[in-house]
Amino acid sequence: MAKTIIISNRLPVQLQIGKGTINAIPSVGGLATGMKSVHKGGESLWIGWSGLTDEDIHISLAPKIDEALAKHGCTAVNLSEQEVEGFYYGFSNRTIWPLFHYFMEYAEFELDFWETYKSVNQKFADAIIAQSDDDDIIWVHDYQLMLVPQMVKEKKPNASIGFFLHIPFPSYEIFRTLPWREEVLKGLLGADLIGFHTYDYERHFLSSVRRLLGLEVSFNEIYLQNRVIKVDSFPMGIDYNKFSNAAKKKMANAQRSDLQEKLDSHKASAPGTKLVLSIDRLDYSKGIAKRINAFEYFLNKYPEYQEKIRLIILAVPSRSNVPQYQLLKREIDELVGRINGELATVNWTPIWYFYRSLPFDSLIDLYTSCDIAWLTPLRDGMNLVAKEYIATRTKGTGVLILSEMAGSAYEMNEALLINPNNFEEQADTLKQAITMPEEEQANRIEILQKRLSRYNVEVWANSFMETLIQQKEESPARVAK
Ligand code: ADQ
Repeated sequence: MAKTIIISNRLPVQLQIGKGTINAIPSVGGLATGMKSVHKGGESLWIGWSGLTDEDIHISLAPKIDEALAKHGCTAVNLSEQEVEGFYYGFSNRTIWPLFHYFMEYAEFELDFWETYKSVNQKFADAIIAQSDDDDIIWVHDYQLMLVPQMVKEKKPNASIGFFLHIPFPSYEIFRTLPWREEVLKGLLGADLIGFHTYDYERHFLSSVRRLLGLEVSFNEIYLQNRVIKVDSFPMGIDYNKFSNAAKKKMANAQRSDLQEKLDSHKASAPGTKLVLSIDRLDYSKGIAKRINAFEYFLNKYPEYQEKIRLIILAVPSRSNVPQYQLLKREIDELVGRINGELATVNWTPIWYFYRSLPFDSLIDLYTSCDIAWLTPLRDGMNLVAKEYIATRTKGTGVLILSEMAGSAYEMNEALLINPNNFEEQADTLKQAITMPEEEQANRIEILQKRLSRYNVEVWANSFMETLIQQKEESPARVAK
């Protein structure tokens, strides 16, 4: 029977190495949760990097690691420190990530990075080829593995290969600046189905295929020799019930956590006081520094809200050995320090800034306690935080201010959509959010909740898989055995 193979840069488990023991703990991240319905015990295999380099793993531990991973249906691709440097921190995060998020000035076109990216993609492809049968269904995830589909297709022409990109696909004018643009496109075209979060990313991709490779493209199909490749948008959802139920449980619990107490006491400090929340990985694409500047602009434009509003910034450490991320961290530290220094009073600190990852429970405390979520990415493939905030608003109140540049904005028209570069508009929108009548909040939230609960992450994963299987059945290019 054909099985399903999932491939992503990181496995959906984290290894914990103790004295003589090794445990694989399931991750709670969006992808791991999202793929639950596809990655079921015994019927599927997940291939990825464990997060440990060859240098971290003593040779005697390797069999135990394999055993711990196998219990979760996982197989590791082992990488050396040098490979992680060039493939992950290099080409993936210093070339593709900035370029695909329209930060052209940050994109580094280093031949060494590219060579390592190619050889590591080959390693992933070889692991798939070794583990797969001719008729398997293979789902490759994200920008770290864009060459894998073609590498696998060459050796397993009958396998059904899907690829999903979790970040934006940029416009042709941006993409064409990449020195290895044709190779990347050809790598992706090894897939039978290529999925994006939005219709716009899909159109950008098709435009690059047509203009750079000169291939025949009709609506959402690409014709390559005797193959038909389907391209479509699949907006990723969240595990809606997990967030909604956690919030309901919180509401039903009379005992307040320390964090909740702290948030409550701020709200009790003056009537009408509001808490504004932002949660992101610390990444330049998320527009954190601009958001802080816009907040200062708001406090100066509407000084009557000073002492009556607090911005809570939760920034999760990310890619901290890439120079741009270190610079951004310093910029945010300084901005928060300056604004708090200039505007704080004995009773009030305008910005609370946390640079850490919080447990799920605290995340729910923040989502449920904050009156407004303010998410201002300059570019974001989707942005799941926006969806999570809505799912936790079980009382039906709360306002989401969301950047138009996030993929999720396409599905969340009832949020207050803003251009993150326009401070004037953001200041006015923040005021609109603060003064929005509860009835209007409830109307907007209700529509959003209905939509998000219907198009949850399981629906996303299943609809991608169904389209891939259908594509396989309809494809004219089955290679004779
Ligand atoms: P990310 O850039 O990581 O994902 P996002 O979609 O917002 O961005 O997902 C972040 C996830 O991390 C959320 O599920 C959130 O709950 C969690 N998280 C955030 N802060 C946390 C904290 N402090 N502690 C614990 N968990 C925290 C990439 C793309 C996005 C795309 C996703 C999925 O960049 O555009 O939406 O993949 O495709």
